[in-house]
Amino acid sequence: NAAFEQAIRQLAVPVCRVFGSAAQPTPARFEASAQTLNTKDSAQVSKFFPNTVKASGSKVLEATAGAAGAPQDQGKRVAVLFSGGPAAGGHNVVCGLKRILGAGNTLLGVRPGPKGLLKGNLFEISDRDVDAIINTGGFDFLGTDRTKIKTPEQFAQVKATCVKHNLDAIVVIGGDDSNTNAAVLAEFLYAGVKPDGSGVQVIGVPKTIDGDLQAGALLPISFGFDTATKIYAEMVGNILQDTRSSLKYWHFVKLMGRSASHVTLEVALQTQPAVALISEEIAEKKQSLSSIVGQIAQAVVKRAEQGIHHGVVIIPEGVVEFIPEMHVLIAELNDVLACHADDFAKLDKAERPAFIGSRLSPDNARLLASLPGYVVDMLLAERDSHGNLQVSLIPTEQLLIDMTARALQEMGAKVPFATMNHFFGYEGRCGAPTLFDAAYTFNLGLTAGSLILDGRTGYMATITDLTKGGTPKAIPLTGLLNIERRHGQDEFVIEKALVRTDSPAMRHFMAHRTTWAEKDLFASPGPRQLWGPIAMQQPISVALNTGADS
Ligand code: FBP
Repeated sequence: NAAFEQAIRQLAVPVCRVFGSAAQPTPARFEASAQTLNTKDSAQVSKFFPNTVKASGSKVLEATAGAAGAPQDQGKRVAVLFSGGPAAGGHNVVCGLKRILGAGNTLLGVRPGPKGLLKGNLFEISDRDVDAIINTGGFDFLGTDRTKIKTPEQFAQVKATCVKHNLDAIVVIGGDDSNTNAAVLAEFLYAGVKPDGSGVQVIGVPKTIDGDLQAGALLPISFGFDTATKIYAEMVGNILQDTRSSLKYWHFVKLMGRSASHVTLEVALQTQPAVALISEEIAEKKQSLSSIVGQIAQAVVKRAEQGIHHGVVIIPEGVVEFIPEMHVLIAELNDVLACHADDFAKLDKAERPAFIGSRLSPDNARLLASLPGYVVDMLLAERDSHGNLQVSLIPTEQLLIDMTARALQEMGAKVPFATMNHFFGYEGRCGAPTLFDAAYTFNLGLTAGSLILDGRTGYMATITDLTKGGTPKAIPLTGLLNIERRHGQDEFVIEKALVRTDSPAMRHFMAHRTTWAEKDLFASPGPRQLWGPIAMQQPISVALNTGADS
């Protein structure tokens, strides 16, 4: 809709005080704070990332106001790329970068994602481009992909791109895996890239609708989460309103969010459905698949006793990986699939379950054989290039419907159980950003650009206290790295932040969910607002967890 896009391009986006005026922001400078950032694997990290660890001293940086027109703010060539799944606000990061780099520097777009960096597919971004994409959703301006840069040939290709385009810096806009890429690149490109022996700076920007890239108060949420959860909450709210209108269906809705349940928890807080599964709680309580199904069946029976034959169950996309017996199965599958990759690839689809089953431990083989074909196929499907199971392809919502119907039968419960299944995922990633995400991302762009002009490398830009004026900071990427098992081997990765079951948001949810299950007390929050008094409202879970006003 051209009218809508024209209107959102005019949307006034607030900037953090340290940048001065919104129309002509001034690059900030950075100084080390007293706060250091480390993980359990810091000793190993220092060994493999000696340059960036030494340069940052693992210290968080804080922004201070800079002087307009400083001479060091000229002549840099900066490349920017999207990496991983799209998230609303990505275009505004590019716009913020372009604004802060100004006419004295060159901003180049990389198409598409890390793959584009390997191929050296770069073009200059103009002021006209920025005017066209400001406040619009999607990553379509540059495109994105999930290539992990790991082989010596790939590193050599990146170096060649840096030399060919005479780059001074690269900005990687991505999630946990993409910022791991950024940390690795920052170390690799630290020095000796250009003919004069200098290096190329690398700065990460925290993106993902999953909300699982967090660093406590330093990074309460990644961009894209607010827009995605408001879109899903609108849709779930509409369905809830329909259930009480038509009085006949149970809707099972799987919500995107690869691993953590932040999206589901936020949508539950906004809409108050009959049942919301939280994967982290399931793992903590060591709940089996059959006990989860039993819990849903009980809710169906309880509501039926009051004459309510409808309801909504929301399910986090990644729940299968958190159910203890499934977790053990998937871990063994990952190793077996990595170990027999060549033989497995040569087999017919129909032969694959038996081939893998015969190489699993007896318990896991039995569990795999007990699952419906449509789930087995997806458990055996190819992992992404970061070694992740593609959970968005597993029809968990259908599995739970089938198992709940069977459980009700086995319980002898004579209750109506007409069902519908949904998956809300891709529709939440590319909508026009909420004002919260639009402001967050524009300021992240200003922060990333300022870090480059201040000569920094190996940091992730972040903004704290966004709804109170905003404080830009920089997190040393190496301070987030842990060792995890991927593709059957140990690798450095940024750990996904999971829902903490003792967090204020989770405690609020737990205190209310029984009432939501037994009575029809849903909420329908309606469409996200870009103008007006609630436009800047942050996610309920983030507000509860940070103790801020929403
Ligand atoms: P990122 O972590 O890269 O932002 O991706 C998020 C996500 O949307 C997940 O929620 C989902 O599991 C996955 O991407 C889907 O991936 P794909 O776009 O490759 O199907």
